[in-house]
Amino acid sequence: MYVVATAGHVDHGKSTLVRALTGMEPDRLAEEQRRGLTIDLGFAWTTLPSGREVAFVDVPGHERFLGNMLAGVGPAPVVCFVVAADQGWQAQSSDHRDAIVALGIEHGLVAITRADLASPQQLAGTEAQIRAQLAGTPLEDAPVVVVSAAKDLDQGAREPDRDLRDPGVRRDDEECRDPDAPPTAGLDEFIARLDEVLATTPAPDPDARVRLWVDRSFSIKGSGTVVTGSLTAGTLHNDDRLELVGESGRRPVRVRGLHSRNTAVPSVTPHARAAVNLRDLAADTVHRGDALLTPDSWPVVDAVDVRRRTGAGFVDGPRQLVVHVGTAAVQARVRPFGDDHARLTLDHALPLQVGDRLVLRNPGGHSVYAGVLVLDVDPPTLRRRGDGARWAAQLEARPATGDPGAEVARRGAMRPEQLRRFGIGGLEMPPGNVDEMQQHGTWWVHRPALQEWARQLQQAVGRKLRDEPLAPGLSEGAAVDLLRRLDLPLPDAALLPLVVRTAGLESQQGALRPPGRATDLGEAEASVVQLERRLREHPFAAPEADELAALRLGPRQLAAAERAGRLLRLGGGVILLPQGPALAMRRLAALDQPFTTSEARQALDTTRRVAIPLLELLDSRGWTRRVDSTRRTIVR
Ligand SMILES: Nc1nc2c(ncn2[C@@H]2O[C@H](COP(=O)(O)OP(=O)(O)O)[C@@H](O)[C@H]2O)c(=O)[nH]1
Ligand SMILES: [Mg+2]
Repeated sequence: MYVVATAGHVDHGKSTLVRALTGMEPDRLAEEQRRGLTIDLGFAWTTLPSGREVAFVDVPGHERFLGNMLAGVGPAPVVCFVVAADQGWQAQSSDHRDAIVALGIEHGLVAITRADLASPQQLAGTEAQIRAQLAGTPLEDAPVVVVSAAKDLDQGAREPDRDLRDPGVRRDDEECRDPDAPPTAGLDEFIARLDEVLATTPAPDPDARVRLWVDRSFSIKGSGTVVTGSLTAGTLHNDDRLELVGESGRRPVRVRGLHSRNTAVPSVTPHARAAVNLRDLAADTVHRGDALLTPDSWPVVDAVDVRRRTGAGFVDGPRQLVVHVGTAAVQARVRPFGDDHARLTLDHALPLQVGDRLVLRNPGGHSVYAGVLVLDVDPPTLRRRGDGARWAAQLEARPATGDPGAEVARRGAMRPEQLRRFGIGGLEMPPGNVDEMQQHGTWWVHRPALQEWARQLQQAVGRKLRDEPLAPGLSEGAAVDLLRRLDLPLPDAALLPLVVRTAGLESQQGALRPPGRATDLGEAEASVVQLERRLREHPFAAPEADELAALRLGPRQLAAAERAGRLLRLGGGVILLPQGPALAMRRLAALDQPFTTSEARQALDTTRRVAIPLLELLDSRGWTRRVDSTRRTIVR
């Protein structure tokens, strides 16, 4: 299916054309039918003789409803631009053209309508105007078809007094008309041209992530809430879990049923009009401008940096504008970076990607202010003097499709999936950046950033060990905190091992330190030497608490001595030499096996305070084994 939006000045025959093509009534509101005026979007569809299915989104032409018009055209890939032959190019013809250009819609055709109401001169004039007004736009070479689409020409302005005429007198202008011919002309030609345009429209990607901009929300008795929209990419399935993002925040939702062309379907592929029945959701919590998304696959952002493509510049422009994208219309604050670039801070967050086209409108105005392209969906906060100017220069240099290398460099490291979420790049390392990039697991890392993190980490570890020589090193937690606080913060703790390696540090039990560094015991050195000497003479006469206190060996000093491989700490504050357990094994091996704790104590010439934790250590090392509740044997 293809989705085609109408565009053009009010009363130029858009709805009439849709009606003639589809046999359906696009003006669905009672007020619209009473006033003969399209106020809101209308929907109608048909199957072309070629078999192509077309859904029309019929938009209002009146200037007061430009917002509704933009919601209709915003998500449409193809446009049918309508100008009345008898009225020629008018104000909203220009506005709608500007909107189409701003949105970057490249496919479409032009219908010159109400041809039966125009003289040949008027018709030629209108056609010339159209050519002139569309020159330089993507619709410049669009086919132009002349049509008369009113079903009942009697209602037209052409023959208001027909009933008053003498039926016996034939008038000249009726001479060549077959009274039974359908009161329309050019429709077959229009359909043929439309078919050609659709044939050249690029095929949408059914595997893409879904972003369905909601244009209507209503509730159906027994089914609950239904939202509709034009699906331009991705596939919707029954039972899908999606995310609803909009004015009232973000929430997970579940698809209960799908309709396309008023028929229940198990899935909807693009392009299509889709009606989505959502589970457990009140209809008044969903609005036009909300979007149904593939969960966790879109950046939902309230600030974007943009580049102007059409319309007026930013510097002398308003500081408050309405941003139109998809079916959404959101107020935004404008911070210009020169005439061509600006930051838009949105009143509420929207799912946006690099490359999205936005239409900017003056809050009070009825015309398009400018059309912009989203360049950055994760712009940095600019705090310091000069930040703005530097950033402006970066934006100016940025290609419209985004620059994966620059994105990675700015953040130091990124995952390709993150870039894809932004709407930039594929899986490949961007060429030209290869030298500066290094792959680490699923990350791309910018080498200069990595070097800087490593340098900062080395310094922090150095500081830590200078301030606290007995410390095991800088804890990994403290390292991550430090690296996250830098001007270019480490984006993820998962990158710490890479930084540690690059810094030439090693990690031992969560502490970072230079490898093979002998622990400097500082003031504790002399006491440890004294203790070592004593333990070499009486290996199992572990020092008592008061002796350790006299030597000023507290838990920190003892832990440092243990890390340095000088002492061994057992449970219960028992201190031995590191070779104590091996020495004990030699003596225990000389005993009759199995042996009791008391026999072991005597053989080691020590107390129960020492013997029990020592035997437990030997058990845990698998060097001895309990045979019953009182006896052990050595394991050979
Ligand atoms: N005679 C004639 N009248 C037309 C034709 N197309 C539209 N009209 C009339 O023009 C008026 C505006 O048409 P409408 O479709 O509502 O215009 P829209 O505002 O662009 O949707 C209506 O009175 C239509 O009947 C046409 O081809 N011939
Ligand atoms: Mg209309």
